[in-house]
Amino acid sequence: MVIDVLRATTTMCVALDQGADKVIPVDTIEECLAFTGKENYILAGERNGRKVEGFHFGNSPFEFMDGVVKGKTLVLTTTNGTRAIKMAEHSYQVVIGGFLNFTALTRWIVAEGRDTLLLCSGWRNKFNLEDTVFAGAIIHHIKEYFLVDSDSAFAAEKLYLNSRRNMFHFMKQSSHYRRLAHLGVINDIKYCLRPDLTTIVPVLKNGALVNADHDKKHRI
Ligand code: 3SL
Repeated sequence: MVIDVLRATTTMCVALDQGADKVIPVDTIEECLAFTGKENYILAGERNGRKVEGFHFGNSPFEFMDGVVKGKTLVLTTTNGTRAIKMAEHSYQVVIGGFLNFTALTRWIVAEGRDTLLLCSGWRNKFNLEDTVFAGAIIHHIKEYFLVDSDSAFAAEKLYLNSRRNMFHFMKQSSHYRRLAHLGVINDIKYCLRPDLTTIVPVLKNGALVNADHDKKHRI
């Protein structure tokens, strides 16, 4: 599972929940631009939190609401999240999410019943608080179904348990809070911490994220 709670994997869930056909994660701005002019394709992405010049949208979950992505393919590049997905793309299966699809995600992981790696995107190859806390939340809720035996999993769960009563307050101590606050998008952070707004479970199929249910229907 790839985690970029603030904001990439949250935004991807929103886009699919709002009816996007699929979300294609790409590594670079150039790869994204290669889709320019394709009918029903939307280019989106950020670097250091700011919308990439010339793209339709940035990486705020709010930009993908109000029907703008319905029936469209979203091509997205972000500083860390899409990079992490590309790193993981040769795994048996890649699933993504955030607090907004938390319960659906945990149910899906338990139902799959496979060894699961929680890949935190972090910030520019470094540890970050928000993805680790989210990984801790996942671990806390599914650990009875798995053998969890690593110090990082233990530490992530402790961070989650220490922060869960007031997650937003805790996140104020993170470097990404300061970055996003500087850009004036604190409401994005609040939104990204809201639990269970959707039951969508995005999985990677042939290089694009689609809802797992949708994928199952197409296999039957
Ligand atoms: O790095 C990423 O993938 C982004 O989610 C970062 S930001 O929240 O859009 O700045």
